[in-house]
Amino acid sequence: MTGNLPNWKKRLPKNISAKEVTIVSIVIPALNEEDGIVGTIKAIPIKELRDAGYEVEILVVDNGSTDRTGDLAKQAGAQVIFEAIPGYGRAYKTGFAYAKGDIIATADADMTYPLEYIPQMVQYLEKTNLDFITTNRYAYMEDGAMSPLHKIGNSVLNIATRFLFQADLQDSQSGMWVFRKDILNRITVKSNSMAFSQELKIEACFYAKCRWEELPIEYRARVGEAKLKSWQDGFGNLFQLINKRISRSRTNGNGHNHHPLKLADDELFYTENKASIQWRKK
Ligand SMILES: Nc1nc2c(ncn2[C@@H]2O[C@H](COP(=O)(O)OP(=O)(O)OP(=O)(O)O)[C@@H](O)[C@H]2O)c(=O)[nH]1
Ligand SMILES: [Mg+2]
Repeated sequence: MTGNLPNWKKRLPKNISAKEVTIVSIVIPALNEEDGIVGTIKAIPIKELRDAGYEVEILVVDNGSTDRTGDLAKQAGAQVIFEAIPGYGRAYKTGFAYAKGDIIATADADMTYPLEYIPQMVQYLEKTNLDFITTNRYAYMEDGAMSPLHKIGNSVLNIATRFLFQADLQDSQSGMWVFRKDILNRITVKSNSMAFSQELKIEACFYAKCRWEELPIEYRARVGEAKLKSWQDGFGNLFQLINKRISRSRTNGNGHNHHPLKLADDELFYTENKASIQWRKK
């Protein structure tokens, strides 16, 4: 992209390179995304990341897609992890548990998010000493990228998030984040559903008091069918916000005494390892 450079990109020093090899894990949840998965993976500037001194790992977390998502992801160079328990949040928990990287970057598998920004975002995280970057899709949103109904629903969720958690977020529902993996030890994200996105931000920004910033990005029209269920997920997210505010205040609202984000010991998940599918216990 040229011309309309978001300000945070202009603030970056030129020719930065990482001092030691840092692994960047790019985690992408995908459910029946055969139209978007290849374009999404190909948009990752692997060479640019390597030239800057980073190692790159691409993890696609699939929940039993019935189309060719898994095969196409593998052909495009990603490692595919299969998670038996459905849900956007659950897929991310599994992906994060597998991620080798010190830094994790995320995006949907539908070509809506600008994965080409990942190298600059990673460098921005490091150079400005942040823990967590989230993104604001409203900054450069393409026409038709978000339906009027979703705009209204998201505004309600944004207002509720700001009101309940005093978190100065413009976009509580954005699915593109870049963060240090170690923050997962300081936060408690319970949701397995679409509410994972807002819960992660609330935990990182409000409860764990991470050093965070919300960066403006482009947001494009989706390819393939949406998995978000407008009413169910919209109200589900709203109730989760209220519930979280109440239950978190009752237990450990002072931000201490967190349980690391990890799968419970008795929860099994499986991964496809070359030809064989292996069940593993975390
Ligand atoms: N593995 C897995 N991925 C999921 C699941 N539900 C959604 N996803 C993926 O999570 C990402 C977000 O879902 P979307 O349907 O794009 O939701 P959204 O971005 O809020 O809605 P759109 O604006 O319509 O794209 C996509 O890459 C989906 O394929 C799930 O149950 N399992
Ligand atoms: Mg999407």
